[in-house]
Formats: sequence, C-alpha cells, structure tokens
Amino acid sequence: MQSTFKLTTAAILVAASLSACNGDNTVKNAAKAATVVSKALTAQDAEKFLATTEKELVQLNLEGSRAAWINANFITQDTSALAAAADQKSTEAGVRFAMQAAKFDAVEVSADQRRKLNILKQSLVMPAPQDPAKSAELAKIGAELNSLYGKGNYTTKSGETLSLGEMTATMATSRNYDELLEMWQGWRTISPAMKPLYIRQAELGNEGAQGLGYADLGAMWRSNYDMPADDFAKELDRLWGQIKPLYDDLHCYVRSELGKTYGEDKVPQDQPIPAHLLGNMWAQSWGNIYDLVAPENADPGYDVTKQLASHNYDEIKMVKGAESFFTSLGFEALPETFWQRSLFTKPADRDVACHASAWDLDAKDDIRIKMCIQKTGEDFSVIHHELGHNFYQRAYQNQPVYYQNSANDGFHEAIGDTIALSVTPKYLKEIGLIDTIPDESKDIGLLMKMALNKIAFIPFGLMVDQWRWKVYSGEVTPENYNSAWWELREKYQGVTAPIDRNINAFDPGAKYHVPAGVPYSRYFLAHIQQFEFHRALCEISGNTDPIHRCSIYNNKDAGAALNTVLEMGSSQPWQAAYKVLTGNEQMDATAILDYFAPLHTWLKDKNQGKQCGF
Ligand code: X8Z
Ligand code: ZN
Repeated sequence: MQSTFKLTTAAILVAASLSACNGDNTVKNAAKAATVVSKALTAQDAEKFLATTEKELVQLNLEGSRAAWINANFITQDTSALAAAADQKSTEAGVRFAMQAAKFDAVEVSADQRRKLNILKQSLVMPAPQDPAKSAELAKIGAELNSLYGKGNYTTKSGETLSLGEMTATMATSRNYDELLEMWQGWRTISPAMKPLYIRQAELGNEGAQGLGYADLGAMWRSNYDMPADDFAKELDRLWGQIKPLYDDLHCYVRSELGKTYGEDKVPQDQPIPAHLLGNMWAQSWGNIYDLVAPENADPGYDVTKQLASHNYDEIKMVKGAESFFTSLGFEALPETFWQRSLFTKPADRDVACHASAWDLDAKDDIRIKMCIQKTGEDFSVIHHELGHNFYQRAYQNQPVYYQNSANDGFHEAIGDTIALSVTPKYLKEIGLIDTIPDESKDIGLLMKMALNKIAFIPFGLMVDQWRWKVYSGEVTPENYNSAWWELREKYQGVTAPIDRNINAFDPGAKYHVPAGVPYSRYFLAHIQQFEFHRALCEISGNTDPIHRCSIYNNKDAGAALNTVLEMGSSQPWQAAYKVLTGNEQMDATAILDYFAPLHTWLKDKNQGKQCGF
C-alpha cells in the first residue's frame, strides 16, 4: 500500500505500480520479446525511454503519495478506495516500466543507464500481474490490510476499548503477568481477519514477480542489494553469526532476571522467554524492562522519559529537539510546511495509521512525519529515526528520480538511528535535559539499556523476512503460517508464544510491516550499519571518548561527511557509498561488537554457572 512507498521512497514508488501489458506474461515470453525487440534498440532509445519515464514517475509519485497520505491520516472506506486506485495506477505503470526496461537487457548502454534500467526492473515492492483485474485486486487487498491494522484495537475483559498506543504503554510499564498477557493476546485479535487477504496478496505478488522474471517475490526483494540475491541471503547469515554470541549472552542474563521477577515456573530457565514479558508488543526491543535487569551499582541514574516530563517537553518540543541535532551538524532547518502538515499526535476523532513514518510528497521540500508521539525516551529516539528519513530525502532531491532513494534500504533506516546514538549523557547535559554526566563506572548500565534496544532487536530484524521469504517461495503454506512464524521466533530470538495459539491465529499480521507489505531486512541491516556509521563519524569528529560516550552534536565535519553520502542517493552501488563513510565496501558487525565489548565481558561473567541457550 502507499505508505509502503513512503517508507521506502520515490524510486521504489515508481516500481510499486503497474501497467496492463495484457496477454501472456510468463517470464519466458517476456524474455523472448525482450530479445527480439532488443536487436533494434540502442543506447539512444534507452536515453529517450528513461527521460520519458522519469517525467511519468514524478507525476505518479506525487499523485500516489497524496492519496496515500490522506488515506493514512483519515482511514475511511473512501480514502482507502482512492488510495487503492492510485496504487493500482502506479503499480501498473511500474510493471510496464520494468517490462520495457528489460527490453534493453542485451543493448549496450552506459553504466548510468544500466543502473537506472536495473532500478526500474527491481524495485517494485508488490508487483502486480499484468492483468488489470488482478492489479485492482492486489491494490484493494493492500488498502484493506493497512486499514485493518490502522483501525485495530481491543476491548478488554472489563469493557475498555484500547488502541495499540495504549496497549504499547502497558506492555512497557506493567509488571503484572496476566495484564501483560491480556494485552498481548488482545492485540493479536486484529489479525486473523487478515489471513485470507494475506494469502491472496502473496499469490498475486508472486505472480507479478514471476512475470518480471523472478522465481518469487522474496527473490525479487533480495535482488535489490547490488549483489546476487543468494549472496545477499548469505550475507545476512554471516552478519547474524557475528552477533549471535553476544545475543545469546544477553538472552541468558535477561531470562534469569525475568525468572527472578516472575518466577521460574513462568520463565523456565531452559526454554525460550514468553514473548509478553519483554516490554514490547512484539518482543522486538527490550529497553522498557531495563529496570528489571539493571546492573547493580551501575545504573546511570536518569530516565529520559522522566526528564522529558520534568522539563515540560510536549510532542512538538521533542521534534524540535531532534531537529536541532541535525541543524547542529550543518543541515538546514525543516521547512515551515513540515510543521504545518505533519501529524504529531493521535487524533481523538478518527482512525489514522499511527505507525511512525516519514514522507516526501513532492521530491522538492514537502517533507513530513506522521506519528502518534508518546512522550517517552523511546519515542524521542523514534523521532530522530524519522527525521533521518526526512533529511535523507531532502539531501538526494537533486538526483534524478531513479536515484532519489537511499544507497540500500538499510541506509534509509540507519541515518536517524545513527544520530540517536549520539544522544549520550554528555549531549543530554548540553541541551539541559540532565544535570550531571554519570560517572564511567555507570557505563555498564548505559550499555545494558542500549543493548536491550539494539542487540535484542537484531534476530527479530532477521526473522520477519526469513518468514516472508518462506511464504513467498511456497516452503511455508497457509496452514503453517503461524506455526512457522513461531518456529522462527524461537529459533532466532529464543522467545515463545505465552499461550497456545488458536488455529485461526495469524500473529505475523499483528506486526505492522506484514500487512503493510514493508520489507524488514532493512532494519536488520540498519542495526549493523548505524554502529559503523557512528564509529566513522566519531572518528571524523575527533572523538577521544569511548565510542558509546561519543556524540557528534555540533560537529560540522561529521555533518558534512554524512551529507556527502546522503546526497549520493542511490546513484552508486551501496558499497561505494559505504566506502565513502566507513572505508569499507562490506558490512561488518565489528563496530557494534566493539561498542558492546565491555558489556559482553560483564555478561559472560554474570552468566557463569547459568544454564544458557534455548
Ligand atoms: O518501522 C520502523 C520505523 C519506521 S520506518 C518506526 N521501525 C521498525 C519497527 O518499528 O518495527 C524502526 C525500527 C524497526
Ligand atoms: Zn524508518
């Protein structure tokens, strides 16, 4: 659905739509047609095609984003229908462009033309089959799935109707096993209705991907990383292999502390952790249970949520605070329209898609965020995350539309997080949110809090698409959707469903990105990349503190280096952009491992004699 586009960006939007090249759309025929026509085509034809397509894309992106924005801000039957119509139009165009681009496969073109043609061939997130009835059906399904998620709520046993935001707040703060369980179960009542839609979406998306020459939609998603699709999958495994020993030690320690809180009958010490006890609706980041696992004598002694409250931060002040980090690096302030047009708080009187997102409506300067901000430290970080998207979008706006995107999709997700890594005690003191910088003897506490958010996330970031890839390849069939989801949750995260799941349960649908059709590997990548970016920027800024105490606030050299990469958009293979900032062409987990090295040593010590593993 459209918001998918905006979480990705214009160039992908391009790809996200489709045309009605009617007729037989098998890969074989498409390829044959391409070979026959390609004899007559030249690099000049490619230039012409790319120029005309660019104009069409600009128009489609603008129309599509406006329809999507209105739908996400006022979810009704009518806005969903309008968004679906725009989505269908742009997806059909995207398929048509991909088919036309394939005709140049055997034509000698410049490297720049080849990159643009490849982008047209690869970047659709949910390609439709070349049949107008099916592309209409696919667009309608996308809108319905988004609407089911956006409108989702739960009426408690005591008759109170709760939004996801309200349930999220309880998941973060309650330490009552049964209350947590009710929230966890309650939210998952929204998703069984999604299952038939999801099954059909997977069929149609696969048919669309196959029409474009891919084995299935998962293979198409994996083809977007300037390397063979299979190598990308191996790359993720390699990176996970680097992180896993640290994750296992964090898991072991957290499980034993939760056993102390809830009892070992509730948290068996040789089993995966019940998924509702980790402070988050999806057990994807665990920072909210910091108080339960805080190291003795090393608690840094402040809580950003409380500091925001005691300093009278409202939602706007939180966004202004995040903006001023970017301006301190030399980025221009956000435009007035950002403040007029963004959504910062959950409206009382209508359904909106509350999941945070950043938008670029016109590839000029109409950038916005849409977020139902809660006044917590967690959302203060999410605001930095979202503004990272906006400053990126603005930095690459002078690129041709094909390159108005991040170097790979992990970069888009990593930029704001990189900045948030600089929200250190030193920085918080500088902006007046805390009075004193905790002593270095408290660093294990700071690192623990960060690890609960960042290290705990990594296997979740990996498993979501492991599941979808299996769904799209047919390895996991609809009868097994839910059981396969939990097998992967147990295998990678070592968390388990706290109660037997009903035969109708469709728990993947209770995670935004599944119904919204947003690929998830990007967040796994971002979690590795942001530490590499942080390390590189800290070096540029001349930092001499330990890396977890480094803040690049106010450092114009770091800002300029960051901007160089942002401005490139996707004009070069991501490896080139990566090299500009980090000096390497390959992703590597050593920066994140180095960052957490003191904590890892501490955890290994604490885990001595414990039964680890799940
Ligand atoms: O969806 C997001 C952002 C918008 S791109 C808020 N994130 C993932 C999630 O919430 O599941 C950021 C971290 C992971
Ligand atoms: Zn994001």
